[in-house]
Amino acid sequence: MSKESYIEALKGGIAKLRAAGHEVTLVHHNDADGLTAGGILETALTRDGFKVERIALERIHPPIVERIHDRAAGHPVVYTDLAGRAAPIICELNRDRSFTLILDHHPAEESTSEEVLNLSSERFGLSGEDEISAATAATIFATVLNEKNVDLRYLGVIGAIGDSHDRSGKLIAYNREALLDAVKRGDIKIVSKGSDKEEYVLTRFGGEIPLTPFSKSLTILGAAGYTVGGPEVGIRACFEGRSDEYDKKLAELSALKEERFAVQLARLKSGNLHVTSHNQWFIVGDGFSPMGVKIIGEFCMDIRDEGFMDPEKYIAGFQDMPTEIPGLGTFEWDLAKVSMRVPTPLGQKIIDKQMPGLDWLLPEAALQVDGTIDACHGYAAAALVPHGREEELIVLMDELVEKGQ
Ligand SMILES: [Mn+2]
Repeated sequence: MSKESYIEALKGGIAKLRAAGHEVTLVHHNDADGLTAGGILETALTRDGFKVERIALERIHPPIVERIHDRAAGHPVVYTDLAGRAAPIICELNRDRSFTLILDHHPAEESTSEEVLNLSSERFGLSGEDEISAATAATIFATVLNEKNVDLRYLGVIGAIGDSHDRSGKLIAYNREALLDAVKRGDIKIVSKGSDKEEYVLTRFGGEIPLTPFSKSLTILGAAGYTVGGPEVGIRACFEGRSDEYDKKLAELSALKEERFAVQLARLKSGNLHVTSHNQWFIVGDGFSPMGVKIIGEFCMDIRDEGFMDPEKYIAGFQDMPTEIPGLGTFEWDLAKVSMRVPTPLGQKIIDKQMPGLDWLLPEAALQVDGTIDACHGYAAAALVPHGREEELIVLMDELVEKGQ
């Protein structure tokens, strides 16, 4: 598998998309990589004559997928920066109604339907860990669609930095190809910081915008600002640069986050942190509303090494999953998002295999309380669980840790 076979597959996908209709529902993730990927595809498809309806999503969840495909009413659906792993569920809920193209960069499952084409880069050996962001993948799709879309390559770089693909010091592989195209066009400047380290500056909008903080700001807009128009402000900033609207929204969200985090921190310190044999957990309910449910993970990360936390116990935070999804309306569910993190000393024990990782612990327990699993790593994991079963989940995890050792 290679880039050549990836491009051949993209060509096939484009031919099918063009044959399937000229109205497209475009579904994308709400972090920096997802917003840029969404913006790239919206622009490229619109330039190609498609009428695009764009929907930002925090996560794939079956009732959401079902509504997207009900509303699409037979016209094509494109997913980017999510859905690769959910391909079988999408096939099931699509019921062969819409041609569906998945342009993801996460580990993926095979499609089980001819109407769903899963072109996740991982299936072609292009690593979504550090070689290709969803946004870089979207720029490749866009240039295969029409080479004039090469002007969108800088957005691939913004997405790659948003997903920390420069963690080795600089961008590599397909992200680097996008970077070099953007440099050639004068959209980005590389600042060398020694032989192995680079920083990037966005020069496209006149002046110089340091790229890393800009990318991180897009994730704040898209995630913290998910229900208050943040994704739209973020995508506009990607195409027009910083503006009063961008500065104002960002300041507003940063202040909101700081204030809400302080309130919850005080609550935890005054007895609202429950401690069991292997877990320490808490419920914020709607205490972070109107911020998106990604925020609970950030909060757990923020507090993991605080003095009042037990350095040897897993951390679980529960936040209400809102029933209103922007652009899709209201849903009937009664769910809590659970995010888990670990204090640094426990993290080391997980690396040393003295304690089980969250990638085993949370899915094992969450499935027993009828939960659905999000992305799970050894040191960070998330799931959705029915309201009222939070404590049961914790008890199950305590038992699993006992048995697992
Ligand atoms: Mn991504």
